[in-house]
Amino acid sequence: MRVSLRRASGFLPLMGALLMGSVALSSMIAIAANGISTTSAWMRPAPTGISISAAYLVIGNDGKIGDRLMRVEADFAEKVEVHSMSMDGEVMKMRLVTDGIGIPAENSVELEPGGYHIMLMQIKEPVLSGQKRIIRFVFEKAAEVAVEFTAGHSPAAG
Ligand SMILES: [Cu+2]
Repeated sequence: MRVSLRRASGFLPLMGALLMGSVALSSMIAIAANGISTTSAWMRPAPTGISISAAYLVIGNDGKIGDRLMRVEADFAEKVEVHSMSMDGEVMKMRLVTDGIGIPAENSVELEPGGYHIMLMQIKEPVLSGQKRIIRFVFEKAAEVAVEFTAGHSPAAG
């Protein structure tokens, strides 16, 4: 009897905390959805005969909770993947990122040459320098963000 009373008294406050937690969490998700920002979006041109390109940008999160880039979509390419690059001995290797990219709260993640990038394959029409293309980023919490990319060189490189 003493045990069941203890369990009951321990259980109810826990339920209360869980309910309060879920309310707080859902209002925080709305903040995170507004917290995602994208800057410095650019992609490599894909002139006639080249059907592959890479796109780069900086994803910022001003929100109080972390988010995650889940997948990327584009109408102008048949296949769009998130890749990472790393050194395997002396060889630079490209890997498919299958579990997305975490975007920590009040922080930012750079997709840049030599690191994370958006790999665009089987591009349907040439993408010439100066032209713009839309790539859609699907986040775990912020849902979908459409970003305009300009074909050319890295804005950081000038
Ligand atoms: Cu790649």
